Amino acid sequence: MIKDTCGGIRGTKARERAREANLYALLAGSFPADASSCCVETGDGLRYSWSDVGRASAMLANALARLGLAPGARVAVQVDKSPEALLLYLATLRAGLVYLPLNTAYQSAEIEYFVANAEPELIVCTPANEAWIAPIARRLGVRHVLTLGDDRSGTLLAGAARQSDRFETVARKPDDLAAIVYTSGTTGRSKGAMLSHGNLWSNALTLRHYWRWRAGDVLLHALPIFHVHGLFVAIHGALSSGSKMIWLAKFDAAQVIRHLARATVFMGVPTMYVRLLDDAAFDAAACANMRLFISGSAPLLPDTFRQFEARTGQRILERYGMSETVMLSSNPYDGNRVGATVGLPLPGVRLRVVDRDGRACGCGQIGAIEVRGPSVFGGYWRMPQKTREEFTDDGFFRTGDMGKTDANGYLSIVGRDKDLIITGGYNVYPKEIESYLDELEGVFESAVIGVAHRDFGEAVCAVVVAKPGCVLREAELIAALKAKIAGFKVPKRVHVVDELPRNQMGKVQKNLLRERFGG
Ligand code: MLC
Ligand code: AMP
Repeated sequence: MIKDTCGGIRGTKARERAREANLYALLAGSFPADASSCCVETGDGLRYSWSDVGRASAMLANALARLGLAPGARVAVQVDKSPEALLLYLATLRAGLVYLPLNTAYQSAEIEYFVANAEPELIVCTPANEAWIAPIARRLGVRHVLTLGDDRSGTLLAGAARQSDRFETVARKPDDLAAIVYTSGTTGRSKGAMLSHGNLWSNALTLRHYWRWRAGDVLLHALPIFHVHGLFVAIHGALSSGSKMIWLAKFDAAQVIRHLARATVFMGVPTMYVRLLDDAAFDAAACANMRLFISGSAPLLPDTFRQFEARTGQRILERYGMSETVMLSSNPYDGNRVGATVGLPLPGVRLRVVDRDGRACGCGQIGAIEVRGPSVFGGYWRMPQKTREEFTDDGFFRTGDMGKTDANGYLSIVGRDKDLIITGGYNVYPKEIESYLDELEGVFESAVIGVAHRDFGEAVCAVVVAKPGCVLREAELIAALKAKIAGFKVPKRVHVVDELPRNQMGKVQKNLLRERFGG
């Protein structure tokens, strides 16, 4: 809670202003006057009005408040996508708690790490996962575990059903923490990016204006809601403009095509666009009502950009961002959208490309991308040293991406300084997978690389060496990893070799492995 040191009217005004800094209150300020109109419609036709969203998020916020969680306490959430999962996110904001979304694919080893690192006071998981998550929670001292199923089952809603549908949104300052989003780390240890109410609201406002969100828009929402793309960029865009969402539990090309006729905005990762183009039913007629297709989270291939325009007559708007910064640059809404670029820095964002000595690169010269702006996060959760390393002395965040700008200021991402694979929009750090592989019986050492993949853009691929006298089989290694870690991180192929190529310094030459196994 905000400490109120002045009394009387001044105190009331100060409280009002502070309350308005709560992201939920700011979003709710844009909800339409007609609260009975539809805010969320599911793929199978369930409708939630804006009034339903206000009342149900109040009931959930009351349920959270009754647990006695102090403002700032972390609420870790690993649940399937449903309207109630969205309501839980909003309720967490309203209650002044910190939302910590977790990929539904994460298995016990991954969950254990996040819970130990973030020390949430509450975990909300699916009823199906409670049997293995509750013991982890108990062991790590988490006070509460509640469940939420995508069919409105579970203890969370049962508890909320008894609560009042009025809740006074807890006052928050712009710098107060709203969410922690874990991103993979080069060392294999994930880092929690701390995002404040102010970070998220400033980005929502910028994008509302830049992408011309307006009342009457309909967002077709098919992204997962545990990453910034689906959770913040998409949801805040719709809520901050009073626009309805068609809410699909997951991406399915045929379903998306069916719903496009009633939508105006769609956001996706490149894999989704590749899959839409693979479907003959995806054509200009299917997109006739659409005003904006947005792509991000991974590079959109020029070929996909071109094919999309040829098929639909519309140009995908590509933008660039990351968990630590939310959105940084975007192709223009009205101006020229240039394929293979991520457009211009968003208003308020200072973006520079620098060489190894920190000097500004000239037009067309490749360098490291550094950024500064109101949406850039405050630091990594409980990693002050890592935070310091990632910021320059003059306050710019080192994105780890390499890029160049053209004569018109358009930015292209040409690679990464960090050893990272982006597969279907999910990030995988080779080091993490190598450490799991090296723990498997019979594995002497391993190297994980990204190889081109038609559907996922890049796919995880592993090269392993057996211990003397041991025989390694690809299928067995894949099965062993699947039992431990999220499916999207599991290598699509594992090649067994006699030895890994190394340079004179003893470093594995991954470029040679990519040449050999990339085709
Ligand atoms: C699923 N699988 C993947 C995968 N997704 N493998 C590699 N890469 C992926 N992205 C595997 C599963 O483990 C499973 O393996 C098989 O594919 C089928 O699983 P599925 O659940 O049916 O997959 P599907 O629904 O087809 O999912 C594909 C997808 C999904 C592209 C729709 O990955 C997705 O929604 N991606 C979006 C990611 C996203 O939102 N990123 C934003 C990050 S924020 P098996 O072997 O068990 O069959 C960010 C910042 C920014 O980056 O700028 O936005
Ligand atoms: P994450 O850590 O999941 O937030 O992923 C952020 C990373 O995704 C960025 O650092 C980029 O490497 C990548 N990324 C996001 N958008 C784009 C894009 N449009 N083109 C290329 N890479 C992108």
